[in-house]
Amino acid sequence: MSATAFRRIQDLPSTHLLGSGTALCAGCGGLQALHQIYDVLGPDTIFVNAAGCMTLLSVYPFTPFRGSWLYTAMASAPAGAQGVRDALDLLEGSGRLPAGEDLRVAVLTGDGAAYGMGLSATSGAIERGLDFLYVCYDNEGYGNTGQQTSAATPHGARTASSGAGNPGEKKDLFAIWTAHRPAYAATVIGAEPLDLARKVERARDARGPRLLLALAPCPTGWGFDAADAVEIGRLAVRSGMFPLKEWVDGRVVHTRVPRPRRPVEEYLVRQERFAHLFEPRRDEAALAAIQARVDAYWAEVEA
Ligand SMILES: Cc1ncc(C[n+]2csc(CCOP(=O)(O)OP(=O)(O)O)c2C)c(N)n1
Ligand code: SF4
Ligand SMILES: [Mg+2]
Repeated sequence: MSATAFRRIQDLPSTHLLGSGTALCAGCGGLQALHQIYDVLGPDTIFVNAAGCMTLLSVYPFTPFRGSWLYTAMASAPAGAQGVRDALDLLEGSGRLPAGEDLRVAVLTGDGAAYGMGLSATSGAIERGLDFLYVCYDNEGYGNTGQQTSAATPHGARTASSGAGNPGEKKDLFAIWTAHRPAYAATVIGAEPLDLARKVERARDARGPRLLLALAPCPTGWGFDAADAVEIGRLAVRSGMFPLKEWVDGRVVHTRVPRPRRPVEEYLVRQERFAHLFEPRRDEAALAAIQARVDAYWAEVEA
């Protein structure tokens, strides 16, 4: 889409997020999730956006957002959110914000920032009880710079910096968040819009630190046809690779338990980043190990 397809903010009609961005890819699962999340949150949301693919949505003086948006360095979005929240509280306290103006602050970040560079600032913000939403679109790599390995890259996935497949394991950001006992935390995906909308409503209406962790199928970085983005997202859930869950009143509740669970192979085989597990010959050991990890997770959930 060309920049001329964007409109100046004062000309925007009533939908919250317009267009698909000047530089975002067709079929972007991160954008799909953000569209849906923003539709529930609405324009009273101020986004503090860590550097990544979604920062390309706003190219001055054009923006698809109806509300305010602030760009920060990768590690600094939670610190930026603290500054914005403090400023809003001061303005409210001194009567300089119109009565009834209830602006909420939301970090918008990729996994590279969320699982790695920004983790310490995030931990501090949760610890201080900062009243903010934290939206992470997880495309399992540094997408904006060509899909290098991040701490969210799954085991075995090939990236621009792990040509033989990532030898490490995906970090469990949901568990790290819940260890801080936040006000709310949930995993979501654009391919399951009703589950997503209900969780965003809960997150919107709570106060304190709240996480929305969205798996973001990424046609460009994962290697699949843009038209298959929703199907890949559904397979992530139905194979059990991406559990949909939330943290409510101090315990984890799974909001979709895939029964019967599809073999993880059905999810993996559709993506170029896992092609080396199937060609030139099947890597039975690696495939069995991935399946075993998913089985062990669900065995514990269903025990
Ligand atoms: C400290 C620092 N190192 C490197 C970069 C270059 N950089 C910009 S975006 C990006 C990738 C961020 O990855 P992620 O947070 O997962 O977001 P995505 O690009 O996948 O949307 C990188 C490495 C940067 N902006 N700041
Ligand atoms: S690289 Fe992936 S996450 Fe980034 S805009 Fe393209 S599809 Fe979306
Ligand atoms: Mg990423």
